[in-house]
Amino acid sequence: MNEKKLVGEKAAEFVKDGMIVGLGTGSTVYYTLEKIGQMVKEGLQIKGIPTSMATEKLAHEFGIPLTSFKEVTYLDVAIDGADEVDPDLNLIKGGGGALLREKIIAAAANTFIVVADSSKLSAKLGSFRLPVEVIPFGYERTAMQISSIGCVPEMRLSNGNPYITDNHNYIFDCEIPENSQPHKLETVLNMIPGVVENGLFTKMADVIITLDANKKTVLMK
Ligand code: DER
Repeated sequence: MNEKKLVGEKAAEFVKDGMIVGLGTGSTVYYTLEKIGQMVKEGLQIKGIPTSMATEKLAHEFGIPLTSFKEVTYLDVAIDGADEVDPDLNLIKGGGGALLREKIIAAAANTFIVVADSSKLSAKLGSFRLPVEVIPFGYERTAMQISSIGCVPEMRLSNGNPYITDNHNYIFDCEIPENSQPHKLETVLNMIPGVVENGLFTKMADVIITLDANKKTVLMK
């Protein structure tokens, strides 16, 4: 069985009857959603809030009932992937373009579970370029401001045009300074006018589900 499927399905064990569940985005949490769909078919009573339109579509395909912040103000658990994980459980997320809604949902969850195969584990964040979501208005100047704090932004493109998020914004993928302190950089980036959110998720993850050298699922807490 592939690593993503092993860790993705393991996360579904944390989903219990009556829960409100944050449904993440990406190719690893895909397997969590698939497993939850099977559990719903077997009688599990849950409702999910999706972190992207892509996940909303998958939830419908898998038969997972959905709700929204119009009906609930908190979630019992959120399960999502990550692009990079450091030993302090800080994350870089946003490779799938869903970081804004993912962070809103992760922050609203009592427990935030991350599913990440072993290729995502890093001694220090920065191997994966940091996604930063910005509003289109004035993006040229916003890029200059991001550069002024030592990051190197590059506009994410789709078919030669700026990639557009579910929230109708742009994304810059940024090289971050070697000596970055994740929590400080997360805060400083979000103070820049025009920046909506960035993919540093510091001090948020409660559990990382990954694999050990023997391909056995392990929990990093
Ligand atoms: O955008 C994100 O943060 C997604 O969770 C995604 O990048 C996770 O990566 P995966 O597709 O390898 O699970």
